[in-house]
Amino acid sequence: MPKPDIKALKQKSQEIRRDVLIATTTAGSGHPGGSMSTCDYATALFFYKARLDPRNPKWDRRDYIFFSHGHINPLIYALLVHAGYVERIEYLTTLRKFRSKFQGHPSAHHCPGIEVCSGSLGQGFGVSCGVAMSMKRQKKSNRVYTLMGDGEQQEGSIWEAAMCAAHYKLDNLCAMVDLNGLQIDGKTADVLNVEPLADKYRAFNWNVLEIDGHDMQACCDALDAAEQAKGKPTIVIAKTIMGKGVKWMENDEKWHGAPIPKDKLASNIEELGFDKSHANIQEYQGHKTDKLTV
Ligand SMILES: Cc1ncc(C[n+]2csc(CCOP(=O)(O)OP(=O)(O)O)c2C)c(N)n1
Ligand SMILES: [Mg+2]
Repeated sequence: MPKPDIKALKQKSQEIRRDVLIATTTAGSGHPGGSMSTCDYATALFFYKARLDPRNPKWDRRDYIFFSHGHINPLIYALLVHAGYVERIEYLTTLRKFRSKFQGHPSAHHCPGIEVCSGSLGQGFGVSCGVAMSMKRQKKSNRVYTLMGDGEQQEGSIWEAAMCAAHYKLDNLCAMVDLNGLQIDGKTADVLNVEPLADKYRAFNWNVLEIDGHDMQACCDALDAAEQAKGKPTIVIAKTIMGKGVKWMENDEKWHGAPIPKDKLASNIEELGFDKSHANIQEYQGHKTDKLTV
């Protein structure tokens, strides 16, 4: 197995956080909080583990990546930008615009690299289990990855899918939960407690891995370990921090679905390790685009 370049992955993850902030603030709406908590292990998945071909998004030997918590689309699009599926300037200038590829919830009909429309929580996971079952029955080596939120675990359909994946021994499936402890209305523990989540998945006969979702080495190790598991699907429960990377945003559900104000962008981008000139959003807002064509 090749060794991950942890330093390069960490740098990539910060670039992706930077672009999430720029795009959502330019759009004036969107979901930065969960995008930033999910960012590190999603970066490990895209840039270390998954078998993908951005020039051929429908390549039949690709690994499938499903984002069941579709509201973190600023992250999904930024990953697609950095992987080379779509143009960065187009993402930064047209996120959430009418007729853009980059809709407020991801559309498989409009944006390359998106496997299924998602945003209605709980649905993407079921679809991904179906794809994993199909790959297994056809004896194909494609792996299936599903990213989910912790608040999303409150959906009943999650547990039907979890039961099904274990019953059919879908060891080609690796799900990952963003355990940031927060959701749109506050603490997950107060709204509707999903804990003990690891015990629940163990009881459903899953291979359970618990990691610090901001430890890049641990993220890569978990993805490697998931590949080795036989006879069971794997779930990686990643302990994370909503808004991770910008101190004043961290651990505050306010950022579940709101962009940071324009006057904070420059200092926050500096905090992520970039020159504040990246925050010149007038440049993006004034960018003439002929890309609103979908
Ligand atoms: C079926 C369904 N019910 C409700 C919602 C509204 N909703 C959008 S995001 C969200 C909270 C999700 O929490 P979590 O998965 O923890 O995401 P995070 O806030 O951490 O990004 C809710 C309730 C939805 N999108 N779909
Ligand atoms: Mg959450």
